[in-house]
Amino acid sequence: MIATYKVLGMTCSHCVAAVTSELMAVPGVSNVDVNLETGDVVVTATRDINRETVNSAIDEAGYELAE
Ligand SMILES: [Cu+2]
Repeated sequence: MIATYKVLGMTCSHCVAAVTSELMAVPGVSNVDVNLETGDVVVTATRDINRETVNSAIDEAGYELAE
């Protein structure tokens, strides 16, 4: 699956790295592409990843999923 999420609070490449590494740690996630300017995070995975899982990974990194 491939899904795009909007993440709030990312301001620099360090934020991007933190979000990327938390999401990459989710089993099944094969790629994470973050657009710092828009806050769009594209998650590619070999299985279905639900929003709750993405939300807790983002939260773990210290950021927030937009509505
Ligand atoms: Cu930052």
